[in-house]
Amino acid sequence: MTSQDFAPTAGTAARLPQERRVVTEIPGPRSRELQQRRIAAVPPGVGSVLPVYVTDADGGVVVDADGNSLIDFGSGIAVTNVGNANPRVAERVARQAGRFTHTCFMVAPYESYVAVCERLNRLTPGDHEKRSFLVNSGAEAVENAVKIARYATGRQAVVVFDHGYHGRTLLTMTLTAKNMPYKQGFGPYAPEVYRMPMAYPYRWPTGPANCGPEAAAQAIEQITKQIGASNVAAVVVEPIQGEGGFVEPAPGFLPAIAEFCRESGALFVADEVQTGFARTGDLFACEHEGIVPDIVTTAKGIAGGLPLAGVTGRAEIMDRVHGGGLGGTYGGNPLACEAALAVLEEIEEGGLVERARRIGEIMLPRLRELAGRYPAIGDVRGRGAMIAIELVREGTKEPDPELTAEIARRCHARGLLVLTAGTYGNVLRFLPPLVIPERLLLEGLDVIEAAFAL
Ligand code: PLZ
Repeated sequence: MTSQDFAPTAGTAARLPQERRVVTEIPGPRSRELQQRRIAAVPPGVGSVLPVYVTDADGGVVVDADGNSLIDFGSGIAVTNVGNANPRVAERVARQAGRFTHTCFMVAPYESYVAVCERLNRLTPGDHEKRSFLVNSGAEAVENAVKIARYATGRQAVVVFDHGYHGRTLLTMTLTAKNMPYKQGFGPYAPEVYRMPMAYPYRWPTGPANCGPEAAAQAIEQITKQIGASNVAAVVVEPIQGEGGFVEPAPGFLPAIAEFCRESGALFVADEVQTGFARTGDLFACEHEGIVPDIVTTAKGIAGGLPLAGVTGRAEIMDRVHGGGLGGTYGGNPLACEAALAVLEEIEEGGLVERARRIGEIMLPRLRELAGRYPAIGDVRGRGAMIAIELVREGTKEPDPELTAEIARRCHARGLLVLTAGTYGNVLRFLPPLVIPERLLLEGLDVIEAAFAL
């Protein structure tokens, strides 16, 4: 290891060689065989970005059934922030699995659940008194946040934004903006959901400088005129939009929306499912503009890949719901709670917030330089280790989803796992594990550059 490398747990070396190694076509013969079995067993509604079948993963690499070692710029969609199979996570989960795997917290509780909630209460933005409870997925967390907001306010309307993504359950699919593939044919949708304009700097008609205040003013006017401020239970927003294409709201937008919520008695719900746990170079993305949400939803990065999600909110809001009104069989499963405790230690001891910032400092200038040479790159954006480029037809802002898919394919073929995103399918997004060795991060950027040069 060089001094630029990062060990997932202080003092441990990576278990797998941290290298890009392409030994077959991607996907290779073994993966293609498995894909045939899958097609006969799994409905096509469940997709896979890249059907290489994974046999091992560690640090910044994913190894497939054909022996290819891919650089991971996806982290399982912002989940394995501390690295895949992080040794501390693996060890704590294994130890717990040898003791008890489940009691159901609603039947007979255990300490690790409480410890995770204590940490969420301490670490999420704001130093007010908080309560947390645990569920299984991001969608379940958002859905519960809305239930609690409606209960606490006695109001029904929920405000969301263009390009937003909040999940695939009936309510959260309704909150999600994009029709294909998330909503098409799955209606009718849940009632009392209202969508407002988003401060999307690159696409704001009067330019990025005006975007924050103008978008906030438009959203607030529409809320006031169309719904009535006093009917709004919650405004649900991602502090950087994930599936929507890493849209970083223009400065001033989130503070203005939060202020509107304070004045009107609506609850500000920050969906930090994709942005949380050091991903953006802050522990939570809301910290960037000093936003203190009433409720925060977390998932993904919280437990290194074990299914866990959290709902954290002001004590006076959370404590309103009657006894037994919240829960679920697996919520806060003991294996997932142990994983979360390990993840939080890794973030702190490994300096992963700073590490995410450093990743952004390396990626952004390289990609901006690339954008200078390739006019198809219309925008370079993001914070920390949540970085994206938006691809357009030359000389216009017209989205180019075909080129985006082609660049992603070229990266995949060369052993770099990248993801796409965006309402128009024209965003390449990069979410490396925060523990990726710097050398591998640079090599990944070389692969992206080569994909454009072809
Ligand atoms: N809120 C902000 O990013 C999940 C979705 C992948 P779940 N994003 C990845 C897919 O195509 O299903 C997400 C998110 C934000 C909520 C969710 C939902 O989290 O754990 O997937 O339910």
